[in-house]
Amino acid sequence: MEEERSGGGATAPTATWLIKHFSSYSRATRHPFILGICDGTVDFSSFKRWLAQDYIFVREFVPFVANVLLKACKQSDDISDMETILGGIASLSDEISWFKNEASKWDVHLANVAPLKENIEYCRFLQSFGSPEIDYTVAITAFWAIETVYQNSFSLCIQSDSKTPVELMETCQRWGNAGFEQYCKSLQKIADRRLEKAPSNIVEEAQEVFVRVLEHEINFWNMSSSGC
Ligand code: HMH
Repeated sequence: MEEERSGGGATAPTATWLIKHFSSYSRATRHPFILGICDGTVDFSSFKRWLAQDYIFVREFVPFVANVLLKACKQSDDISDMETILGGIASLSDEISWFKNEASKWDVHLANVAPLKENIEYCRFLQSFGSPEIDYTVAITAFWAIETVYQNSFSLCIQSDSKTPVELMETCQRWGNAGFEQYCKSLQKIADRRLEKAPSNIVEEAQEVFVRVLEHEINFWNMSSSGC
């Protein structure tokens, strides 16, 4: 893996973690659900389950990102952080409309969907960032990790050698496109800038949060793949 270099020449914290936790990161970004989309063997009922559950997740993601924004406004040393995060909130508005439209195409009735256990647990984790005790550095790290897992997962499905079913291409483009990749890189840059200045207890807390995001993402894919 290419190492991201930070200003001082040392390896950036997030790049170090991606190497250290590569096994979990791969399980989150190369999950059988994603590999099934890529090779065209995915079960459409699993896709529909993912779609409905992710709509619930994204609705909970909005207040999470709003909390990250609030922490940035209070704690950030760089005014451009707020603009990047605000851009993220703006795209979530479009994303909610996209989910509603996509669900109607697949005949999924979002109003009748109840969140499954793994989703409830992930949403509870997101809600915990509402606490003022959680530092901005830790919150922006979580935000970067959550977005990056989707970017890295879905970008695989839009590669020219993938056999992604045409019906799923729009979904994969949504998180796999180059613009979303750039946005994830800007979140990573913010996280690394903050982590490089942070005391060791905050860096440690951020690393734990990164690992927990990977676990929640793996559970979310497992939830989407299983059952009926
Ligand atoms: C579960 N993780 C999950 N859903 C999403 N939509 C994202 C990450 C990215 O926004």
